[in-house]
Amino acid sequence: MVLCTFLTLLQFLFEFIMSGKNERTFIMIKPDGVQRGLVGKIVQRFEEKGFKLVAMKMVWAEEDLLKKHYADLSSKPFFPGLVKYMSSGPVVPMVWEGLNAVKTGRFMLGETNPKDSAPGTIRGDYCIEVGRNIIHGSDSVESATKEINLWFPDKKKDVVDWASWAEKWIYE
Ligand code: D4T
Repeated sequence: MVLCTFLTLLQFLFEFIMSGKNERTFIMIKPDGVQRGLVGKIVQRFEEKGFKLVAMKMVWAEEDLLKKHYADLSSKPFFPGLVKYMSSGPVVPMVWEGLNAVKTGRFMLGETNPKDSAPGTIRGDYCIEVGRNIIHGSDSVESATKEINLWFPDKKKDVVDWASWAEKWIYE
């Protein structure tokens, strides 16, 4: 009970510290997004929105890493197909920073199933089927932290803290 309250408090404190302009989200362009030449367009959307890119790489991910990334979905019938698809080519994992980056990032992506995604969202504009939905985005601050640690384990080297000159024109 005491431990539980302590952990809740810690999580609250952590989310408080990570909220605001420094909130980070993990966004990953999936193999179909890379193969279809959409990397530039997707990066452009996040840049134009005003978010700050703090980490980015191209990697052909091992199945083990993908199984860890999608561990919550391991019991789903589509899990084996998902891992196969995600390991079928290179992906582009990134970390974007800014106010409400997690929630806004999900809005920019659209719904998991592109058929339910509004035009103007990334999935609404660029894809058709749920199993080829071109992009991943963290669904909470907590999962963003986990995913960033998983894909960019050396935080000091892999994630770059830098000050953007545009910040004073983006935030009041
Ligand atoms: P990701 O994690 O890829 O950003 O997707 P979402 O957060 O929007 O949705 P998710 O975790 O429920 O699904 C992960 C991944 O599995 C694929 N998928 C999903 C699939 O192939 N068939 C399905 O029926 C569902 C629900 C698509 C996204």
